[in-house]
Amino acid sequence: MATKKNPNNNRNNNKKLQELEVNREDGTDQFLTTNQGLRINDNQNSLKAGERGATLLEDFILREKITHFDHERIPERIVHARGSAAHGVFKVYESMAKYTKAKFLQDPSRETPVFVRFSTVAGSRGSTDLARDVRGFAVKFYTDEGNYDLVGNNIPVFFIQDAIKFPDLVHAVKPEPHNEIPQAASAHDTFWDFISLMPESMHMIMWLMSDRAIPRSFRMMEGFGVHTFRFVNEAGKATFVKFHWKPLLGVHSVAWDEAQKISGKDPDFHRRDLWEAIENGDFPEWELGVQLVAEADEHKFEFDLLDSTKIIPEELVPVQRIGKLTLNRNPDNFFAETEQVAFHLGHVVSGIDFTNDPLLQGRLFSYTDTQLKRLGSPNFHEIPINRTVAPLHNNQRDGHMRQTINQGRVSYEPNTLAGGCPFQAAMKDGGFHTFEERVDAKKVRARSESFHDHFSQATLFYNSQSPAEQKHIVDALRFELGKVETVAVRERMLGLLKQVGTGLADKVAAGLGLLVPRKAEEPMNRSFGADTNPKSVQPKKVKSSIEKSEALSMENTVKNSIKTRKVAALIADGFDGDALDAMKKALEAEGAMLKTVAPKLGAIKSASGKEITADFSFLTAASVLFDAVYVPGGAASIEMLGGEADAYHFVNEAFRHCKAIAATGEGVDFVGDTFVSRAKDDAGVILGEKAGKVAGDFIAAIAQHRNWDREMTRKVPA
Ligand code: HDE
Repeated sequence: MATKKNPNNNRNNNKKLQELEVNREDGTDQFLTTNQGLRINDNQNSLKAGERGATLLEDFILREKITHFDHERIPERIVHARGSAAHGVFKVYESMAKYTKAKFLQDPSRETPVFVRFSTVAGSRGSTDLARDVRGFAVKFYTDEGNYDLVGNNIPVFFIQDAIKFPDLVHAVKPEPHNEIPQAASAHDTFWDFISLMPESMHMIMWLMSDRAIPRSFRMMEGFGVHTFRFVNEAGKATFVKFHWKPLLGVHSVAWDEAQKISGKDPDFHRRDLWEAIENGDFPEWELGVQLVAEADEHKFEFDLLDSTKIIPEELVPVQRIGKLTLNRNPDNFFAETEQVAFHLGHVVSGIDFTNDPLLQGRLFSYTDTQLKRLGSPNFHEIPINRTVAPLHNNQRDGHMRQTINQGRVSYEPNTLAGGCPFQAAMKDGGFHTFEERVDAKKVRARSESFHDHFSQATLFYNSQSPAEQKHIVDALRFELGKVETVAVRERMLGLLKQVGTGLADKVAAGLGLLVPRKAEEPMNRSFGADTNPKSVQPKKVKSSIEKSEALSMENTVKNSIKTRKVAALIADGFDGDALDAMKKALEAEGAMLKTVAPKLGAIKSASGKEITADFSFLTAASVLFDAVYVPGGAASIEMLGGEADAYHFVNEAFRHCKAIAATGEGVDFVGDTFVSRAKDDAGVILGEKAGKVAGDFIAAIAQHRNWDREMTRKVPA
């Protein structure tokens, strides 16, 4: 789709941008050259022994071009291969100096440049955006004290408690190794075989089977640092911290049937959505939230703060919003920036420190290791997108593709020949000083008993969902387990779901045509070494201190805006131009977009003879790519749409996916011939004579995102 160039999307004057500028290349008005700067005279023909003769080895221009091409690809990320990114800025609201000495969290006037990459986890680089999957939410802050990476996800917990299980998890979810099927999907035997033996994953599975795993947009996702980290202040005092990103547009998702269809109609749906929003000047925004827990309160919860399969419910520790992230510029080059950006949990600044979470600890190793493989050199920090804006001086030297030209003869420390430079930084000068956590322990391969509850928060999550959200979880499990061929795996999963309780297993079992096992398989928990008797360490359900958490349901999210929502207007020659204009004006006044969809592209004439150009035809658009549908009147237009199967399908499908639908004038008759006629009392169906009159109700209905209750009561084939 064409996008209007955003006038505000210019390069603001920050250090990171100036740095990237040095490496920007633009061929406008320039000669074509080789990599050595030699001007090329003929880029159409290779050098041959005669016009019909063999190509000569001498052709260094051909060889240079083909060799470079042969080496264009680098290994994709082993997980999170499919991603999209944008530049932006972060500003703290007020100083957090009480908790952290990190300077970028202290000065509200300081704008810190950021680069944010969103991703799916399981699929390859070219896979669909709409997979049922966790989304990565990785933020690189280019602070004046060095780069800080907050490498999080859109789900606040993880599948496993210990990093040593990560390769198993990823092998299980990736396409099966014998036939490389299925791509970007967890609905297959190896994934569920593994999960059915890992009760610790049950909380994460609840989130993954919920609509959180099929977001409407990257711009409408929460983000979470997942692990508990530490803030450390100037006095050396630490406070536990969990990080959150709260999207100002709210948290919204699509329907699973819709997600599958979008995967065919526009597999780049999320990438395109992010790109277009930024090009249009609709800059995505999130607030940074923190949950702070005093060191003294470490053991006051019924779960362990070091266990990444647990959240701290917001009812127990509220999320304080401390700053804002705004994405305001698209990358210039996907490979140079989005593909080459290298995140690492270990990229921290003074004032932010780790905990002993065993998942976090393993990640501290993995990220640099993977960059060495993927980017091919220990100098990956010199790639423009990875460069710090803080001064960088050390005695590391050489290596593949070294760019820095270090001066002088000294590359060691201590030295006198360079006057002792570069020298260590005292703490007062920002030198990083690891938090001095007391350690007095035996070396063991073991898991703390405080990690043994695997079900309480899974139950809390399920109980906190609205009836429609619970139905989606049941349907997702029926879908995923229905694709599993090994019946024993399905049954083991039912045994685990039974322990989540609340009748969930019965509902899933009914869809699978199975019975819930009366007793969960005995040595269910395999997360112990060979010499441990699993019966003595069975997962225990702990009593949650709360029954429900409002923050866990998307039903309670922000629903007061239709900003950036896309509305389709179905028109044909003879449409009611005044109605279309009035609806467009009303929607645009609220920050939404109205796009016309017609039987053909090109000029479409209104009833009064005014021509407009259709944005899409029924072949190039589909209801799944829009948030809502409007059918204006105009007798001739409605008659023509009446002959279009695609027009009926458009409305029926939007209805099936619980979207807001409006019709005016003769458009009401058209809608009356669709399944919408079964639901005239539906809150999301707005019918009336005049566009100006119905616009207000239509806008209110779109702001609700979806009328999910519709699918509880209406059965619509679409
Ligand atoms: Fe990652 N993860 N991860 N991960 N992760 C990678 O690093 C790893 C985990 C996350 O946009 C890899 O550069 C281990 C949790 C994001 O470039 C790799 C473990 C969370 C991204 C890696 C985890 C994440 C990655 C692959 C278990 C949420 C994409 C490519 C101990 C808090 C970053 C790369 C981007 C990427 C390892 C678990 C988030 C292999 C070993 C938990 C958002 O290093």
